[in-house]
Amino acid sequence: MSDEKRLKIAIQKSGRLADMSIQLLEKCGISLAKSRDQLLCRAQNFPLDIFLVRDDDIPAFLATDVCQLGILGQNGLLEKQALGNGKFAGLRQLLPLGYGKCRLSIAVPHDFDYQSISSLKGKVIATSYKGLLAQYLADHKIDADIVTMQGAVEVAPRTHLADVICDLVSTGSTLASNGLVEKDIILESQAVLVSNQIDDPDIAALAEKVTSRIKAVLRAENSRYIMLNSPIDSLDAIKAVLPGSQSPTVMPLQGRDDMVAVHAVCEEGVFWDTMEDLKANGANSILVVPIEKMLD
Ligand code: PRT
Ligand code: ZN
Repeated sequence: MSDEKRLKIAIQKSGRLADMSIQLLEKCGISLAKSRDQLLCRAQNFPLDIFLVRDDDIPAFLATDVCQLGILGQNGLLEKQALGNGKFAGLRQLLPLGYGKCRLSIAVPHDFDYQSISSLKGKVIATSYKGLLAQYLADHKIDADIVTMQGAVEVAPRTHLADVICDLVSTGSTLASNGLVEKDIILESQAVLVSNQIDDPDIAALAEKVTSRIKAVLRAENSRYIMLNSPIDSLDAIKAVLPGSQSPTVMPLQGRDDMVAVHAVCEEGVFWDTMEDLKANGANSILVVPIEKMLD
């Protein structure tokens, strides 16, 4: 048996973050052993073990050093930190990952007269996020009752369990179909890479390697390689329109002394509007392609 040191990461086994989290590791060149039914999955080509668990358990896996990295929603981490009496205080958010986006919001029935947060005084609020809600109410000096529910929070006003709710919202369709209106946003959330305090330098180096690969993947995903031909006279205008690009490469075009080829990495989305602006500034043969990998 090998005594090689292995980094351990906890990700959601099934649910909204599960597939994207596995895909992210795969994009980092980490290939996972077949079965996703088990708790533990060993990476084949990287000293990494993947724990497939419920998202709610990930902070505890980190706090007890069963795992050193984890991927979960900010909402889940911050809720544990709000409730955890310091137990989760040492966990650090390393990187937002750009998926699992949602917000934790106060929502009220259509006929509820909501003027401001003060309208919640003396009301009953149903939520699965007691810690974050209690903090928010305390910050705004609002005295209200909190009813904790594990699921189906959106039915609480209809069943007279509560006056209003505080729940996660992404598209808003759950609220709409339950006759509720979103009012205050308590937290904007997305999936994040979290770590504990890693003492072992070898494990810390592995965590750093995974983190920098994830950063590179996210950067490449958000970037595009753009190629176009530009009149020499409008080169400055064209460069100004290229979104988030550092110094573009400018090359001569064979047989043309009035035009050059411009190649650039744009670290922002390149939308139709941008392409139309480029064209309006004299560019032609505009080509935008995705970037697979990027390392400085
Ligand atoms: O089994 P396990 O405990 O691991 O999973 P879970 O059922 O607790 O969590 P899961 O998979 O539902 O969500 C995991 C994480 O995804 C959450 O902690 C959030 O960080 C993130 N996320 C993103 C969401 C949503 N969007 C979301 N819309 N989590 C839940 N919802 C629910 C919300 O609670 C409400 O019931 O979806 C409904 C609202 O959705 P819309 O689109 O109708 O607004
Ligand atoms: Zn959960």
